[in-house]
Amino acid sequence: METSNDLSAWWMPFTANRPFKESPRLFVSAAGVHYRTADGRDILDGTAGLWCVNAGHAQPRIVEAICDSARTLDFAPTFQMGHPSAFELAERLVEATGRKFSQVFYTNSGSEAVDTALKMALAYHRVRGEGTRTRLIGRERGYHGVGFGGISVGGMANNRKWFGSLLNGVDHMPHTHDPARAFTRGVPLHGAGIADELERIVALHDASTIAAVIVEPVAGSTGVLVPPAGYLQRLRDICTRHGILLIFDEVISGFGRLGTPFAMDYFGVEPDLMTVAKGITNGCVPMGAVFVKAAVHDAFMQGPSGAIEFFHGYTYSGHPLACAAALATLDTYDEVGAYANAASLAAVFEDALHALRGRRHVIDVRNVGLVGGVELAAREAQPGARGMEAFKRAFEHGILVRVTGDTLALSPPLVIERTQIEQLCRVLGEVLDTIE
Ligand code: PXG
Ligand code: PLP
Repeated sequence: METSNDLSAWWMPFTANRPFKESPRLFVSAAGVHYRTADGRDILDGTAGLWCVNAGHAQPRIVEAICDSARTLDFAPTFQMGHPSAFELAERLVEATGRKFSQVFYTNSGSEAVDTALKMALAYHRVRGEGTRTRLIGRERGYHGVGFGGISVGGMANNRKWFGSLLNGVDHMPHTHDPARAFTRGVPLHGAGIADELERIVALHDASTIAAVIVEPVAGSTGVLVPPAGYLQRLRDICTRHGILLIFDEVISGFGRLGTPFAMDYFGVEPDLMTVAKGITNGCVPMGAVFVKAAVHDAFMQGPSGAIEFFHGYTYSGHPLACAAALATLDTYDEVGAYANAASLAAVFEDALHALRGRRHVIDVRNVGLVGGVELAAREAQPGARGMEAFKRAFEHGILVRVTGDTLALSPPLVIERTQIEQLCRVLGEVLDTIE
């Protein structure tokens, strides 16, 4: 298909490039909870960018911090060198978890954070003399980014099937979604028993072969699947019993999305490793991180003191601009009361979303904190087509939602106001009436 010359050179990610370039959707600026399009329209940001701009756009403190850092220290190597803001940020981040973790390892994205955590888990067992623990367990419908590690433990078929045989020795637990629970408000009360499938997988492979289990506390990319009450605790218990590391991938759920600092706080379950990205810098500079429990970190610190303890890192691990942005982001979250706002608006959000029950095409609504999924019935033999049309129509009507298959996902900036939440859901309902 012909595409216009000036748009053709960029091969866009996770995009149907040909139709996009026929009819592009372009943002040129953003402030607060709105984007401005190239043709001068304001779009209400129902997705915090791509689940990352938790404090809203163009927060002055963050903008200033990035500019200052670029002027003062544009880049500093972090292999056998350091710079103060990377240490200061690590301390602040550890503090933000209530010291449940003791160290932070920096990456530049969620995908890199996931691959880093998986490598840490493998190496952790090996340094402790349990090198037979090489298996990694993920979950159906899981999304852990697009590195080879992440797609191997991930469970979204389209993200895997094109790319060969992937990592060896990976197995998957079943996902937690049950259509019989459609329109559950918040956390489903029943269904925790599905966690016992992990026990079956452990029995099959033997615990001595398993390094780690990785899950998103709330599955985001696959269409917002909220875990049943007690499910995560059961995973925790099974992992503890068998010496398996539990990794929570909090790339979406971290930094206030559920109204608590992290999903682990919301559910009251502590993993051994936790991956984050996105909201760590309010989306302003690419950054990810892995939080590590002291026991895991300390296991690495046993060899000769001149030896590198973990053969891993990225050129841009702890980049000064990202550290500056993250420090200013933590300050901003405090200053504007972002997490508290999310917590206090969660019920409003739930009501507004569930008011879509009974609207055309809607077969399920799921929500927790300030994240929601509205699932539409798929068109016969055209999965995803109705969802995509709804997404495009919503954009024409001035709201940005995210589409995954036939589920529309909403994850507005945590600083959104009640009336804006109501507007988002009202317009979405009107849009659904206009599509076949
Ligand atoms: N883990 C989880 C749980 C994620 O949600 C990643 C890892 C990877 O992060 P990076 O920074 O490498 O993209 C993610 C990212 C969507 C969507 O709307 C979700 C993500 C990214 C882009 C789009 O479904 N999640
Ligand atoms: N490829 C080559 C040839 C490199 O030299 C490097 C880093 O030095 C990489 C890939 C990895 O890049 P990054 O550290 O930005 O992930």
